[in-house]
Amino acid sequence: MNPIACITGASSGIGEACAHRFASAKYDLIICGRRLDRLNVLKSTLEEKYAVRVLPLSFDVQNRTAVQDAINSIPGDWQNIRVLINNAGLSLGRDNFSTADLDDWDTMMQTNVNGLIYVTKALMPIIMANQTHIINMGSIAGKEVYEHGNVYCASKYAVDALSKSMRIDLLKHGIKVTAIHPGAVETEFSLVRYKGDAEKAASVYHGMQPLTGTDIAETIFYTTQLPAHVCINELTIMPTQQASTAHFHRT
Ligand code: NDP
Ligand code: 8X3
Repeated sequence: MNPIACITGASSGIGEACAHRFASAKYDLIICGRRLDRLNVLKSTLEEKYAVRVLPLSFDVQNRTAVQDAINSIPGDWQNIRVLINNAGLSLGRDNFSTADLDDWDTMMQTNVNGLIYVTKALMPIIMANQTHIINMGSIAGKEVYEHGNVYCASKYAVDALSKSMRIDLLKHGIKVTAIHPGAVETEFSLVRYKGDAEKAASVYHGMQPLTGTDIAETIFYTTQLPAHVCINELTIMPTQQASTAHFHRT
């Protein structure tokens, strides 16, 4: 039986790239997201390309009941989850604290923090049974704050804290927890952040070579292939042309 990787936010960007990377190594996949149409297309692609089993699960990580129902629906022969990639997340807006939209802030906290907690808690019996390696998607925004980063940064600082805390609490169960903290990765992230403004989204990566979802997927995959006694607790990764949230060398 193939090991299984469960990936949230698999309908796009980093999560989709992770799905390809793990499928290429003969993992079966549970791919999660809200856009079922995209998940179904990805399922067909992965099954055809890599000859692995793929189970799409469509739910909103913000909805605690929906998360629990989705996890409860995982069939008996899909319980061998060896890797959980808590990747679903987003940023909405990049606004001054005084003017930013409270609904945007609620959505970010609800998705990036509560969503991660809900999914992990719902999977806890499976995680305990399999010693599932938990990968949490943080950000360099969870390592240093930047102007107008306010609540997005707070949500990723929370992911950093949760990752460290999970590592301590799950230590005696032999469960690895790894937090990945990327800098600029060109995905749909900026399009979502700037609410469909493609020009503004493209300007984030202007004059530089950003990371790709595949770069992050390769890194995540590497952290899951180490010997049982080795755990990478956290890893920060940026484009060569980026040194911090504020320092870019654009050409
Ligand atoms: P994308 O926008 O390309 O992908 C985000 C994914 O999250 C989508 O699959 C989306 O699926 C899913 N998602 C968002 N909200 C929800 C929700 N409420 N319920 C379920 N799924 C949800 O962006 P990235 O791939 O770049 O982002 C992935 C993660 O990486 C995020 O946590 C982000 O914060 C983090 N990150 C990104 C960086 C970057 O520069 N791109 C840098 C550092 C961290 P759907 O819409 O179908 O639900
Ligand atoms: C995404 C990276 O610097 O835009 O998490 O916040 S940043």
